[in-house]
Parts: sequence; C-alpha cells; structure tokens
Amino acid sequence: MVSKQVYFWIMVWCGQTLVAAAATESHTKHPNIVLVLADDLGARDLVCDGADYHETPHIDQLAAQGVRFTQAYAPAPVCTPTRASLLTGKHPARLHMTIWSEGSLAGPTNRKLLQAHSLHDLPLAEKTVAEYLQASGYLTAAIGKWHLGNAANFPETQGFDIGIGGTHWGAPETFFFPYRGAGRFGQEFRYVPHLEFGKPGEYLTDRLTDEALRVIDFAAKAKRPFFLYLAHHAPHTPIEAKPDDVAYFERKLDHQLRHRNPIYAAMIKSLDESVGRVADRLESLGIYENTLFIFTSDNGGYIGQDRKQTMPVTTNWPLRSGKGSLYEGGLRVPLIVRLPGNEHRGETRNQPVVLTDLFRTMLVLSDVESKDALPDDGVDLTGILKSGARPNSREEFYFHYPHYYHAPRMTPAGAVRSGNLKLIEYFEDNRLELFDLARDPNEETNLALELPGDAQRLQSRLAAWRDRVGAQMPKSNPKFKN
Ligand SMILES: [Ca+2]
Repeated sequence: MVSKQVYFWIMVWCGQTLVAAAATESHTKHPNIVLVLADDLGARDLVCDGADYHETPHIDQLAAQGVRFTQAYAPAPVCTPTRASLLTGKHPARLHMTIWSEGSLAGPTNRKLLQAHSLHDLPLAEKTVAEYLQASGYLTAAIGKWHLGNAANFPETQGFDIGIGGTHWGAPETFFFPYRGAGRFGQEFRYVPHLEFGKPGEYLTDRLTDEALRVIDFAAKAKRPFFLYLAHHAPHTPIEAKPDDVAYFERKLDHQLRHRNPIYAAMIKSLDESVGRVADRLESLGIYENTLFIFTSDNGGYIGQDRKQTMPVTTNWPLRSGKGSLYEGGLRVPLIVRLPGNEHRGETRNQPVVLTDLFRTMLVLSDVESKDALPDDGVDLTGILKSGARPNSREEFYFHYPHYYHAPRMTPAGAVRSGNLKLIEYFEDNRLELFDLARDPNEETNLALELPGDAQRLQSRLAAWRDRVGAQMPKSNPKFKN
C-alpha cells in the first residue's frame, strides 16, 4: 500500500511534469517574436538592399536566413504614425495619428494651410498586437523608442509587461550615457528612463541591446514565449556613434560611393551588431528555431543635415527624396522576416506590402486567436511569405500626410499606389503627380497630363478612401498672405 507521503510526492511529480509539458507545448505552439524596428533607416541603407559604404553583415545574414521584401512601405513617412499603425493594424489616417507626437501639438501658422488635427497619444481603447499576445501568455517587452504618448499612454498601458527606455520624445538628446540633456531639440530637458546604471562612454544602441538580452534570458528561463519589440533610436538624429567606428568609416570614405556619412555608417554598424547579438543569444539558448524575427524601419532615410554636419545624413537613391516625403524614398523601408522553422531561406519578395500588414501577420504566425473583429487596413502576409508567386490580396496602398516637413520641403499631401501607378495629390493647390513605378522607379516623369483618366480615377479613389477611414484634412489658413 502506498503511504500518504509517497502518494503526495507522486502527485507533485506528476503535476510538475504536466506543467513542464504544457509550458513546452505552448512554447512550440506560440513562437517567440522579435521585432527590431530601426528609426529612419532608409530603404537603401543595408548592404542586402544595395548600400555601398555601410556594413551590415548580421542583418544581411538574417536576410539570408529569411525573406527580404524589396517593396515594403511604411504606412507614413514619419515616426509616430508608422509605429501606431504597425502595433494596431490600423491605418494612421484612421487612427488620426499622421504626424510625429511633438509635431501634433502645433503646426506652422505662416503657411497656406493649417495642418490637420493629429493625436499626440495612442488612445488606450486601441488594442495593440502586444495586448493580444499578452492575453495568450506571451511575455511582452518594449525596449527603446516609444513615441506614442505621455506616461499615461506608455507601453505598460498597451499590453507590454516590460517597458524600458521609452518616452513621448522621438529622439534622445544624446546616444551616450547618461543619455540626457537639453539644447539639441529645443530647450526641453530630455532623458531615457531605466538606463541609469551605466558608465561614461556607454552607447545607447549597445545598452538597449543589453536590456533586450535580459528580457530574452528571463523569458527563456521561465519557458515562456515572448514578444520583444526592440525599437532602436538609431540611426535617427542626433548623428552620433562610437569614436572607433567613426574613425574606421572615415578611413574607408570614398567619394565615388553613394553613401558618404561616416558617423551614420558607424551608427548602422552598431545597429547591425545589435541584431547579431540578439540572434546569437537566441541561438545559444536553443530557441532561435522557434522565433519569428522581423527587422524593419519606421520611415525612409533622412536626407536633411544633422546639426553641425555639412553632409546629408543619407541618400535613398535611386528612390526619390526621403523621410517626410510621399515619394518612394520617404515611404519605402527595409523589411526582413525570418520565419519560425527557418523556412524560405534567402528568398526575396517583390510584392508591395505595408508595415500595417505585420499586425495580422504576427498574430497568425504566433497562432494567437481572438474573438475580436481585427482591423482590416493590413492583410496577413503569411501566404506571400510562404509562396513567392502570390499577389498581395490588397491592390491599393494609401498614404496621408496632411502636414508640412522641412527637409525635403514638403507640403500637405496624400498618395495612392494602384498596381504600378502612383498618384500624389498636394492639398495646397490640388496639384497632381502621376508616376509609373515600373518604368520610372525614381519618380522623375509626371504623367498626370499625359494620362488624365488615370490621374482622375486615382484621385477619386483617394478621396473615397479618405472618407471611408475618416481622414483628417488640413484647413485653409485665414491669416496666410502670399
Ligand atoms: Ca523615424
């Protein structure tokens, strides 16, 4: 006869075995998700996308192990709207978040139009991908740039268990410890919270990676699937990098090359090393195989100059223009997706996609079920990821930027891409530009007069779409004088 004590320990052992089995099963069923979001990294800034001066061996290796998209769009040409859209699956125009948070507070008052209303904070009622994943048992962490509102709207209110380093600001005062000060972005004192125990010389991209590795270690030890949203500040301004890396790229500088900014190149080197360190840690913990790893950027490369610099930050050539513009250089971004199980290694996809699509794609690939009706501004990319021949189920891509921008000089506008035709409509004077992206990928030849039927059709489609999503429009400025 089994004594009560032995019976007790048998029951404890059985219980532990069942719990461990359940944990393993849920871990396999729900792959980990690592989403590395660079800030202002242009569509031609990675070597795998054609960069000639930068060095990105680790990100290139990710592309060699996954699927690289050659026509990925950010849903907006600036930070906040893309981030909000990526996390919620809704178009920035539907969210009424169309400019970066600080820019929503006050627009220029001396221009022909007063900028459209745009929210500073992502409303709490919006349900992020982190909320769905958290409800399914994922450990969720947002490390780095947030830029979706004040403290009452920080990552912890949007489904993240862990929030490190995020604020409502779009950029740190400096990339070097203690990451604080005033003057670069006006007189406001800026800081990066939760990174206090650092040392002089410590670099922000490295430190955010350290924090990301802590999250991975913690989740792996707890045997929990995790969602790591690692939103680096790099390579956004201020253009600052580690001195040794800058010296290396200064030595390598060649004026025959397209990219020629050694500090920016050094910032990208650190970003690349971050991806390598995260991948190595996943590998050494034996969980890389069961991880969905996504690398992308929130808008096109910035072609203005940082303070004190005499050269542009980057170029998106052959794509026209850059951050803040509705030309391809402002909207197109790198996108690499390494699937769990490491399928479809080294493949490319030429179908246009938009980062809003990542919301549904992450939920489908993580096998997270929801009774909610999910927003349909984005589509599930699983089919395209697994079959290169499949077209995107959505044929038209809409953009709405009812604001001004400084470099390049940009006036409020909207755009639609339908097939290979792309129309840009400028709201100040109703001017239209129509491009055939297949023949003219750098948008040099305006076909609006040559193809008036297409221009009119796309303009009507754009207006109808704005009505459907409730897009906010700029208003005429009664005080404007020519
Ligand atoms: Ca950005």
